[in-house]
Amino acid sequence: MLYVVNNCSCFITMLSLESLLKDNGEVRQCCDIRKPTEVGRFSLDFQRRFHHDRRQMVCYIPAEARRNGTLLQLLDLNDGYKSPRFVKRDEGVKERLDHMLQWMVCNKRRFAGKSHFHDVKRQKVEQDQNIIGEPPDFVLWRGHLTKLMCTPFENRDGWSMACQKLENTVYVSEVETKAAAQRKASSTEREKLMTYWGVRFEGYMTGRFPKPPETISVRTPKEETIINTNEAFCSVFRTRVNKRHSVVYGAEVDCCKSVDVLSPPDCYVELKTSRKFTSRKQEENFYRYKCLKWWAQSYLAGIPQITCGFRDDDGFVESIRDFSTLDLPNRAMTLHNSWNPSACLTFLDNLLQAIKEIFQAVNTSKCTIILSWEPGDKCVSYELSHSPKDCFLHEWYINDMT
Ligand code: 0WD
Ligand code: CA
Repeated sequence: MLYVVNNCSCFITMLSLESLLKDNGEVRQCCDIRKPTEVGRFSLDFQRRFHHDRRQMVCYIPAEARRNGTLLQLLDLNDGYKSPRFVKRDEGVKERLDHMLQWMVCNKRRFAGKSHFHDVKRQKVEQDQNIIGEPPDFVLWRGHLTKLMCTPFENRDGWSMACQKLENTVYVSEVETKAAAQRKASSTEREKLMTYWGVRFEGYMTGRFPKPPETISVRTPKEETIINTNEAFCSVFRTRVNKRHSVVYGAEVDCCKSVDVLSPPDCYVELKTSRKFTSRKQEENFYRYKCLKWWAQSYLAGIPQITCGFRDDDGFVESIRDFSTLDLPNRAMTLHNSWNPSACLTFLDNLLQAIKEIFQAVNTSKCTIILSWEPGDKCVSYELSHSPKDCFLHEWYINDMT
C-alpha cells in the first residue's frame, strides 16, 4: 500500500476499510498474532499514584456457592452507591498515555537494540530475563487495540487516535470524540448506576492478597467494602502482529487466580456483568454483537477466562458463568451474519502497517497524526496536526528516552 501525504496541517486523507481488510487484493483468511507475554506491571493506588509494582493486584474469589451457575444468595450491585464507600475517579483528568510512559521510563534499559544485545551476549548475561528486546514499533493501551480491531464490525461508537513517533516507536493515545464527550455529559442517572454495577461486581468477586476469603459466601462484609475507581492493577504485554509489528501495551487486569499454579496471563480473569438472558434471541445477540469486544479485550491480553455476573434490571446478580475467551469466536461463527476474528486481526495488521507508512512520509518530529473513524464510514481518515494540544509525549519523556 502506498499513501501520498502532504506535510501540512489539516490535510485529511483516507484509508479505505475495504483495503484494510485485504491483503494483495485477497481477503486474508488468517493473520498471525503471537500469544502476548507479560513484560511488566504497575499499580495505580487509591489516589491514582503510579507504583512500579503489583500492590493493587487482587485475587479472584471463586463463586462456589452456586448450583448450576445459580447463586444461592443474590449479589446486590447497588450496594454502596451514593455512599462514602464509593470513591469515584476524577474523569476530568485526561491521563492519555501517561502511566504507560512512566512504565516505559522505568524500563527503558530493558529495551535494547541489536548492537546492545551483542554486547550483552559477550558479557554472558544473555539469560537475564529482564531484557525485553528491541524497542517496539508501537506503544499504547490494550483498549486502543480493542477499538481498532473491532472496527470492521462496529456500528455504534467511532474512535479517534492520536499517533506520535519518537525514534523508531509510534505511540498511540485515544482522543475523545465529540459524540463520546456528549454522551458522557448527558449520561442519565440510570446509566451512571449501571456503570457502578460493573465495578461493584468486581468488588464482590475479588479479595486482597495474601489471604483471600475462600468463597463467595465468606466474602468481606458489605460495610467494609470500599469501591475506589482510582485503584488499578495494570499488566504490560508485548506481542507481534503478523510477524511484522511489535507492540507493547498496558492493560487493566481485574484479578488473578493462584499464581502458584498458573503464571500470567493464564492466571488472570476478566470480570463482566450482563443482563440475564430471558430469550434465545437475547442469547444469540450476545454472541453476535456484545461478545466481540469481550473476546478482543481478553484475547489481546491472553486472558483465558471471562467471568460474567448475570443481573436483573434492578442490579441483582442471579447467576455467574465462566466463558472461555478462545471459545467465543466459535460460538459467534455458528450464527448468521456474525463477526469473525481473522477479519479483526487482518484489519489491525493492515492499519498498523498504514500508520508506519504514513510516518515514513512525513517529518515525524514535528507532527501528530490523528486517525478517525465513524460508524458507517467506508474509510479511516487521517490528518496531520502541528497543534501542541495534540501532542501527548511530554518533554520529560522525550528527554529521558532520547
Ligand atoms: O485515555 C483514554 N481515553 C483511555 C485510557 C482509554 C483506554 C484506557 N485508558 C487507561 C485508563 O486509565 C485505564 O487505567 O487505560 C487503563 C485501562 O486500560 P485498558 O485495559 O487498555 O482499557 P480497556 O481494555 O478499555 O478496559 C479495561 C478496564 C475496563 O473494564 P471493563 O470490564 O469495563 O472493560 O479498564 C477500565 C474499565 O474498568 N477503564 C477505564 N478506567 C478508567 N478510565 C477507562 C478509563 N478511560 N477505560 C477503561
Ligand atoms: Ca472488567
